[in-house]
Amino acid sequence: MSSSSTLSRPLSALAQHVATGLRQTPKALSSMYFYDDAGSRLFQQIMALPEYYPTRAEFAIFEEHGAAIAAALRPAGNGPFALVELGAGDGSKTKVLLREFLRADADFTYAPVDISAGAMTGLVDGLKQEMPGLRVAPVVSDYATALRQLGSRPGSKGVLFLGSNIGNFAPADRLSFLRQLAAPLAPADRLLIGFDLQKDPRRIRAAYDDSQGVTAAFNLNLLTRLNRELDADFDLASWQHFTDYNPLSGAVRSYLVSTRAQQVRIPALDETFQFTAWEVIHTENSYKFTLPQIEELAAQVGLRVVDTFTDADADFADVVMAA
Ligand code: AVI
Repeated sequence: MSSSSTLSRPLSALAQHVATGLRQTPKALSSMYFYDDAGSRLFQQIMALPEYYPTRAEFAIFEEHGAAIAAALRPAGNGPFALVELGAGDGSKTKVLLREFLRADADFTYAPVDISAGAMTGLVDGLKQEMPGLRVAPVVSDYATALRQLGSRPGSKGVLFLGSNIGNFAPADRLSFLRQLAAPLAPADRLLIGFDLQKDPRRIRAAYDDSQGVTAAFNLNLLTRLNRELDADFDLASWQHFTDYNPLSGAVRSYLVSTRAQQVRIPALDETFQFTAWEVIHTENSYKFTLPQIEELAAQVGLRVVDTFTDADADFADVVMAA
């Protein structure tokens, strides 16, 4: 093994992340890297799976309470504002809100932010066709860059962070992310966060281990990405998707499991990694919340809950917060 400083080219963010993640015990990679174009497409398929209830539940909330959510989200004062959406994806739920704002003749610009250029192109093209009057200012970036830009964005804003993306942060990262999100909010601004709620543990587990194997393909695609972008030689036939829900912590944890002792060469790092049989790489957290936990979380980052919207089965909550 040679250290990264002996490599001639500077390491990409992905390469640096993989070097750190696979050198540690237990090995871990961030779910942030799931979303290359293939991963984003697989996630679209996940959202349509019978077992994956969060998307349908949040959609039902928007369909039922769209006008009330738009009213709660519109920055106080009813002047012009930017509607910034972190992790916009295909924007299908947001379109319900956009239509409500257009119907209410609101003076706003929709600023979707997503890490996937492919997902963003699809979203913007679709919006141009479906809502020709809509002003759209798309941003392709990760959350860190988006948060910095949010801080320097002038004027009133409504910020959307939907789809239980908040659940993908480990607790300490969740707090620091929310603090950064809360910091640039003026008292008139509003923040809407989608939280997946705690429920029958079996339903939650099934949502992350679907019968068609789409979630498995989504997780394994991370290795395909490392093979393509870092020239790694992961043998996909020797890895399995495994997931597990702990109702005490509220965490779904997903792993890639090495089904045999093996070594993986990553030329971009000039390094070979050893895996014992059944060793895992932790790849994702998907936390589930209770309504009291959400109140407490808001208070911890200096926000207050203004309104809470849930679906009829209380599977999911969309919570409007303000500074
Ligand atoms: C994007 N995020 C909220 C999804 C979730 O539910 O944690 C990603 C996902 N991973 C597996 N299935 C869906």
